[in-house]
Amino acid sequence: HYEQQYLDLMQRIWREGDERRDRTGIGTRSVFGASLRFDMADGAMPLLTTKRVYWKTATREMLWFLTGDTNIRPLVLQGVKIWNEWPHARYVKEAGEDIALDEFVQRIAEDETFAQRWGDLGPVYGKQWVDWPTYRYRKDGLFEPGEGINQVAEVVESLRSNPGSRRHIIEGWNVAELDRMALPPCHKTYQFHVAGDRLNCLLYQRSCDVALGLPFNLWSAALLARMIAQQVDLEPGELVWMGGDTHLYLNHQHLIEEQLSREPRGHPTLAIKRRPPTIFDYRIEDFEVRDYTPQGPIKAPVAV
Ligand code: DHF
Ligand code: TMP
Repeated sequence: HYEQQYLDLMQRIWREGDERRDRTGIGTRSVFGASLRFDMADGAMPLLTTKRVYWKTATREMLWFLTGDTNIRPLVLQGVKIWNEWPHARYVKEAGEDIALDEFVQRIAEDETFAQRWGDLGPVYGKQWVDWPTYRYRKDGLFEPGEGINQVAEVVESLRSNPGSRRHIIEGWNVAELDRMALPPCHKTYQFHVAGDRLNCLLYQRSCDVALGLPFNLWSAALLARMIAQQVDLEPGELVWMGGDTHLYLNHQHLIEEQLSREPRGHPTLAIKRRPPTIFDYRIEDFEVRDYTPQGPIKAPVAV
């Protein structure tokens, strides 16, 4: 079963990983350098079955990236909670108001001005993907903003016009802007590769929370590959995932033990019900997951 790779990685990290203190203070066990491969032929998706993965949440996040937005408000308004902790932490720190997370999120939803001021994550994924900033140098030595680069549109175009290229890349790691991001990108580099009539995708993730982040990241990478394949009239190929610091948080022990006691079952597929005119026109209703009968969710706290 395709999922065994994930469970084996989890087990190896938990047994053999280097235990260390990390930025969040929680502590992790970590291995450096790991890879997974999944075949996406016939609609197959790397969606975990040993716990329920909220694929609609991850899909809404991907669609939000593609809009170029970096403010959590549109996610909050759709009930997507996965980015709430970071603006909240910044607000508590910078505004000095010790407000509860729920209350903060409610203000983001109700007060647009407040959301503009406090809901932004900085120039994270969406911004870099569709509007990577450029600068033009003027004769007087000063510079002015140039037009942003839409990497996603350019990759779709290059896959169509020059499929054999080795430069089909979407990059999130904008070195000059890292210090303004709530979190520097984890899933930082996507590369695409055309082999015959199939589109392969490789994701390089510099830092990976295997228990909470990776199930989402695998789904999202496969989803992006599927949307792009549809746009350039290719069949889905392989998804290759490569991790740098690949870790388990020490406070996820209950999740790890429970999940490793379960057996994968079933082979879920994704149907895309419509062919939108461009990569930027997909909606949540376009996606349908079939044959997904996961085992129960396993809750665990996210390290902020
Ligand atoms: N920080 C850390 N430490 N780990 C992450 O995975 C992470 N992911 C981020 C931002 N910062 C992060 C963005 N993605 C969840 C999943 C993905 C995600 C953030 C959070 C999460 O908490 N998932 C839970 C609940 C999902 C839900 O309530 O919708 C899960 O059980 O999958
Ligand atoms: P770091 O910036 O110190 O590496 O912390 C980021 C944490 O978030 C780390 O545990 C990896 C995790 N993460 C994922 O695994 N996937 C994601 O998509 C995101 C945004 C974060």
